[in-house]
Amino acid sequence: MAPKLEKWRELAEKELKRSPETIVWNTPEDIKVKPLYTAEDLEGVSHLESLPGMKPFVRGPRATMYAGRPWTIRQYAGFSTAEESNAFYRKALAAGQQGVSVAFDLATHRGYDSDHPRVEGDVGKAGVAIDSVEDMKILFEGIPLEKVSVSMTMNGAVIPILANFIVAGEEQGVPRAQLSGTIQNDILKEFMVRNTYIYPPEPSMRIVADIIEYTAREMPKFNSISISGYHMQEAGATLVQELAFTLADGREYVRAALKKGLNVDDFAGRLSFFFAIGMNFFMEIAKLRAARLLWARIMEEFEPKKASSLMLRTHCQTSGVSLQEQDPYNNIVRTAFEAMSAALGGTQSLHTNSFDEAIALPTEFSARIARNTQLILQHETGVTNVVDPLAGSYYIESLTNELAEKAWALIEEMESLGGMTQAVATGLPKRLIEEAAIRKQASVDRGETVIVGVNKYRPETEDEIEILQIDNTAVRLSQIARLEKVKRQRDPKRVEAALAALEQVARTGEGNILEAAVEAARLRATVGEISDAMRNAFNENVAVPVIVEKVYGESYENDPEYRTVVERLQSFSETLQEKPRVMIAKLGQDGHDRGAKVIASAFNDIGFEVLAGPLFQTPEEAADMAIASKVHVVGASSLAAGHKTLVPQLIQELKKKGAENIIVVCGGVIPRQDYDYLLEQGVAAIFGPGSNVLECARTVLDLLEGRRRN
Ligand code: SCD
Repeated sequence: MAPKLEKWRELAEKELKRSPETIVWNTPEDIKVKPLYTAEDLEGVSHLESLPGMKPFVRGPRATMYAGRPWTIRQYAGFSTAEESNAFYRKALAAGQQGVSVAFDLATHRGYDSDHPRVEGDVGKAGVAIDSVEDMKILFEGIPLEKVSVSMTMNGAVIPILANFIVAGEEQGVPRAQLSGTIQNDILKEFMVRNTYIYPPEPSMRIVADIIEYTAREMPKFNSISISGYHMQEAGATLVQELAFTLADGREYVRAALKKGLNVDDFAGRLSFFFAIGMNFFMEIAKLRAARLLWARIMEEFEPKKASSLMLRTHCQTSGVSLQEQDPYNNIVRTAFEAMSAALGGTQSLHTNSFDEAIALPTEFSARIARNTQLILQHETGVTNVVDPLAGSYYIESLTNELAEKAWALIEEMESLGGMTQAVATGLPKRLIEEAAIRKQASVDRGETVIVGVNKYRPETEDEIEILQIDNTAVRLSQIARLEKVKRQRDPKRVEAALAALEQVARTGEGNILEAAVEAARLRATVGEISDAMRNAFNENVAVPVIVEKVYGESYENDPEYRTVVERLQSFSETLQEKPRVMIAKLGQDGHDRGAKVIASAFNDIGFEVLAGPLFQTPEEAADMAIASKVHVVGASSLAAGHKTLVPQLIQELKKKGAENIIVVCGGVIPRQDYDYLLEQGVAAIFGPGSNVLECARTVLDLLEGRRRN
């Protein structure tokens, strides 16, 4: 006879000397993870009998999964010029990488050519600079586009980039019908978290739909979209939020395409997804399984005829935020566990992060280890031999079910707001993610969430690691030279006419925007010009930053250390006769604002008066705002490698305007190698990744008190 659960409870209680209920782990998703799962937990769970390759696809979109074909090793990379990125891709493909994935620089993301004055600090930094078809052709030189599938992470300037890619293929002798790959083209999550949008939500949704329409008609092997939760988790979302908002976004894109008059079966099979894989090992596996289950449920509503229209196929990337600056080789271990989790969850394609990515762009050495992590997984661990090997595990199946239920409730909540476009407009999903991010930070700061080498087991000394530095000025100058050449050699009248035609299509809503942009790109209209033609028709999106209040403070309720800082600040404010004002500035085209938002919220709760600067400020604009608002401190947040150009410029601007008394500190992804340079330029303190926010507040207070004494 099977042993009784009651008996186990008795034994457990004896071992623990307390009730087993006391060791239940309440996850950020509000899932209560128990120490033991049994068949009892699976009663009434309906997906258990399903098989891979069949609806609802919980066990995987293909019948044989990796036993038939392993996932694609697709490392996301790009930096500096098209020549350098091309050389990097070719080497990576020769060393075992199976698909290309292009990272563009932020200037390109936001639809600016490299000669635009707003992007001086961004060109070639966190990705490759692409201004025209000429750059795109160089990027793929010697890479056969009829064979190698190419993923392009582009959302804001998605029209000119995809148009350039199509023309580059054409000129390489590969017709667009043969091009395979994926364009990210997921604008809703940009409004929620990643912020590389250009136009307001409505025309942005039209762009998405036009791309789905064009690719469905002209590019049968191309995935028209990569509906992404990755950036939500990076911004602090719980796994339930990531799951729910991503799938709700997907539903919205399907509706937008249907509104264009498309047949669901003509495009649904080419919708793809993208999730983050963090350190919650089992929950991430369950998340991918739940995602497939729920997507099939959502797609049933649209009554497709083909089973492949219900199938969720996804790319995954190991978590960037789980990487730490301290004790960085630990990141190799973290990434390996996350990669294993992605494989057990059944991803179709995977990027593994390099261990130095919390600090800088990957070097050749770190990129090799990241790639090899996947090769070892595929060739040495046996993980590819069996389809969905954890199916039937009480814990995994129970988690799959619980995540699905919780995510479904949140999807329905978004639906009740009128769908995801409406929900995004209310700001609710963004706020929920920000609140989750702040809670997570507070939990790390308080040591409740352990990060080895950061808030526990921190080594006494740390070796500096070699990092990749990009000479941003040299890249900019070479891009400007090529832009000038392109403009000299083209037919200006024809370019002008093509841009006018594009603007007309955008303005009237008649015709396909991508189709018009392909014409313009063929004639060598640049990324900036094509984006401007659309700016004329659509205007730009302007977001107003909102500071979430009380969440950080509440996490610290009754904490004596926290109270000490709050009281110290109160007494300083009394001497100052006002609260010290801190402006959190985001300079350049870097839209990664999780850190900035968390700091703004925490500082506000601690008692500073916090001013959140808008995204995409130039150093001059930030200086003007700081002076006009009479702030005492500017905290510049940088995650996209622009700090060495932009922060010194900010200090110069403040000096030029007689405001050298304003203290400048900076934080984000800043390599230690750059600290001396920044300090010499006048930065008063630097807060790298893994900084404890309460510590940061203390340091800022020290600086303010010091400044007042002198
Ligand atoms: C697969 N195939 C099989 C099979 N498994 N055939 C037989 N037996 C099996 N077991 C077939 C497929 O049907 C397909 O053919 C082909 O093999 C390729 O398989 P796939 O599963 O489609 O794999 P892939 O081509 O790699 O496509 C994977 C996705 C795609 C569908 C997920 O959208 C993709 O590559 N996405 C990558 C996105 C990306 O790289 N994003 C980076 C984001 P057919 O096609 O003929 O059916 C980076 C980012 O944003 C970073 C953060 C930031 O910048 O902020």
